[in-house]
Amino acid sequence: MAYETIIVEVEDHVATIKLNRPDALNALNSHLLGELSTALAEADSNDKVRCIIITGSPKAFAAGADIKEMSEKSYVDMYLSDFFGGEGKAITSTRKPIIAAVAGYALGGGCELAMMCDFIIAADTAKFGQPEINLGVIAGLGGTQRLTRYIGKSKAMDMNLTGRFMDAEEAERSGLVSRVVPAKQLMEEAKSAAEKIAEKSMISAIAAKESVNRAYETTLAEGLLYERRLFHSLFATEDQKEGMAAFMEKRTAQFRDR
Ligand code: CO8
Repeated sequence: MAYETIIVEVEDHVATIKLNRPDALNALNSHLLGELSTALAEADSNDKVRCIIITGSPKAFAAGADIKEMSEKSYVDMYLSDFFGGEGKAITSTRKPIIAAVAGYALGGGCELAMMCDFIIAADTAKFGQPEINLGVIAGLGGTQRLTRYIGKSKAMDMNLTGRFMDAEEAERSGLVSRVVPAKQLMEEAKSAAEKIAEKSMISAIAAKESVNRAYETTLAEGLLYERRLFHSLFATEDQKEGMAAFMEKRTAQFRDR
């Protein structure tokens, strides 16, 4: 499918979705988020795709929701359209693993989009922030909720109240990103991580994603039970037999998603 605000490439079982509004530092408008939702649904249902990367440009992953699109909207416009509510659900309901490869600005909705992915690999140029307070509003796609769970109350308050940016090194130290690499190596690192994930059984990759996400939705006891039941259920798969046999036979497992 031809898109106007994103570029999608599928190679080696990895779908790379590049946000592509260079003149607006990839600001997220309804059109872009609609296309991103469609592309994610397509990747999710494409048997060739086993992992997804969302990335931007060297200057900006995304500098936030599009302020020009939002500025004249009324409360009624925002509420009745549930502004970006549907798009947020579309992103987080993607079942296949998604890596955010972030260089440059990841601000406001851009930081929130990165946090909706399963993990973030950052270039050393990355800058994260929730500067919505400077616009007379607050974060609306997880910047007060997911960010608080990821980096804790004190830093989340600091980011949301002062609107300051966090560099890649602080983001890694705070647990917001999983790894930081030199900017030139960002896509190589993200693709290598995605290809590693693509080698696994898709059943266990999706189960692992579901189970980690459960940690944010439930109590520890319920989460542990959910994890244990999923673990038990994987013994109904051929991939479990193959994975364990391959270990004992000292060879690489050939998973078939069965
Ligand atoms: N929206 C629209 N256009 C933008 C945005 C944006 N968020 N960010 C940058 N642009 C545009 C600029 O207007 C400019 O366009 P033009 O040349 O036509 O004027 C172009 O991108 C380049 O930007 P700058 O000239 O400003 O570039 P600089 O390098 O000088 O500065 C910054 C880069 C620091 C990133 C600066 O552009 C900036 O501060 N941007 C805004 C950051 C921001 O406030 N983000 C939060 C937006 S609000 C939000 O994300 C809410 C999310 C929740 C919504 C969901 C609701 C449920």
